[in-house]
Amino acid sequence: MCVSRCSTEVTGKGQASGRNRASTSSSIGLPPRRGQCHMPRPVWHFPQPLLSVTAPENRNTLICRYFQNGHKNCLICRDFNSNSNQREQTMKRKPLAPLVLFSTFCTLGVAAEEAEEMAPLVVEGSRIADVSGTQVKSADLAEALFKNMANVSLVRRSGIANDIILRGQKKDNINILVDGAKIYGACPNRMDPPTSHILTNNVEAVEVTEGPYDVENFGTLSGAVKITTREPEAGMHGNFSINVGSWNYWKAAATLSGGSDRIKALVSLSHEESDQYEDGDGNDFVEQMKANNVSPMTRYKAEYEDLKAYEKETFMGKVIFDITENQQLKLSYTANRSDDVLYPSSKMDALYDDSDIWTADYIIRDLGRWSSALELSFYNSKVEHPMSTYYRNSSGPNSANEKISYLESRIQGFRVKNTMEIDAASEVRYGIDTSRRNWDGTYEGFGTNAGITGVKSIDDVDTDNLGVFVEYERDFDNFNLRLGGRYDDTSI
Ligand SMILES: [Cu+2]
Repeated sequence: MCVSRCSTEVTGKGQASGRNRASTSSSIGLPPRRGQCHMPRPVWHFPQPLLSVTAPENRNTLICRYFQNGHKNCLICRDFNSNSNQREQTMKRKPLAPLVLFSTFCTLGVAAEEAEEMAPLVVEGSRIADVSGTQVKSADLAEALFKNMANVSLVRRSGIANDIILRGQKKDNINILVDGAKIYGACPNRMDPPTSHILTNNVEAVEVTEGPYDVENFGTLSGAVKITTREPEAGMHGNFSINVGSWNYWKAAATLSGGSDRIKALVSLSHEESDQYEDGDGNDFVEQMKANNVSPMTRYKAEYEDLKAYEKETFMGKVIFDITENQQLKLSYTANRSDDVLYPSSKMDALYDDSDIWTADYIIRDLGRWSSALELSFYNSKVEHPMSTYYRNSSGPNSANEKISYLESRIQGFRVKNTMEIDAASEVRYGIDTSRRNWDGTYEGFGTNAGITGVKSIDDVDTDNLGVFVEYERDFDNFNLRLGGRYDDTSI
């Protein structure tokens, strides 16, 4: 509603759309960007309540959660339906219906609060389960790790896309793997760290391995964060959730999964957006910049002071073929589309941030004495991150002197791994692992900055790696022994 209203207003000014603009260089005089036009933003002097309504798959329960000011004020975990027909009716309700139900049951919930506790994230040693059910923001896996792992610290850059520090080390010293696929962000300033390309509503579990004791993957120094995404199940399962939070945050997400014993598929979609967060004094981004004496040139232009902090859409699709009793093929695709992500602590904002991750895994089990499991894995990920001064005073009148830094990161990898069982308590794993990462960055300038067009910030850099690894593992009564080695040949 707001967009159409404002589009009319702004079209006459000939402003640019971030996403459209990236594909063309003759950019002055383009249609309005998504998010640049807004209804007047209400100013909240107190944190808004946070509401989460979830109809989980495989459970006959509608869960409503309500938090205020960081504390639970009201909590319901109610067995909603006991037969499948009723459940189906619940799933078909319009999104608003659970909210109405929520307000009805909330009163009951207050009384029940002491008696019924919401299950927290399950942290077993270095493994966190049930991330999808507990985290609110899709793009804040970093915050989930920070809250649940004593050894993880958080670097907050924006409303989303935060970064982690593990054992005091950061950036590429931490290996981030999604279903075995490596992913890197594209921004050298860590506006889009790898964890920001992972969606919490699709995460089944996260395992954090401290130290360089991971021989199967290239580049693990301070630790590895291994993310396992949700898998489709046979039958038919649906799940939708609506989350509402402070600063007009809302997220709608839906997942549908099903199939037969031979072929199973899962599709998941989400949309979320939020206004700018405020500090404890109720200051939004511009007010925080003023309070911190940020240079007037770096501040947001008056017409963009009320931009949303971000908008984000996600998709995940996964198919599993059980070809025979002992052969399985898994294919997955994940897409993130973020628009106009504001970084008040930087001089630029992300016009958009897009990532696409493809994985293919083939496994053959019980091949005989020499192989209890042979796994072939292929992955490919691509991240695009154009950042710009468009919304800042430094871009000049009508943003005619805008500076854009286009950044792109791609990685392709392939691994073959064989597992050989020696006896019931011990096994040997060995294999080959290879990958190529490409990182490229180019500036584009307009008006007085036209001279930087074509200048490279990162000159099409390839990092090629070939590694071989072997690991022996044995379970004793009270402890587990792992001995392993890895040899890497890397060129940049
Ligand atoms: Cu950036």
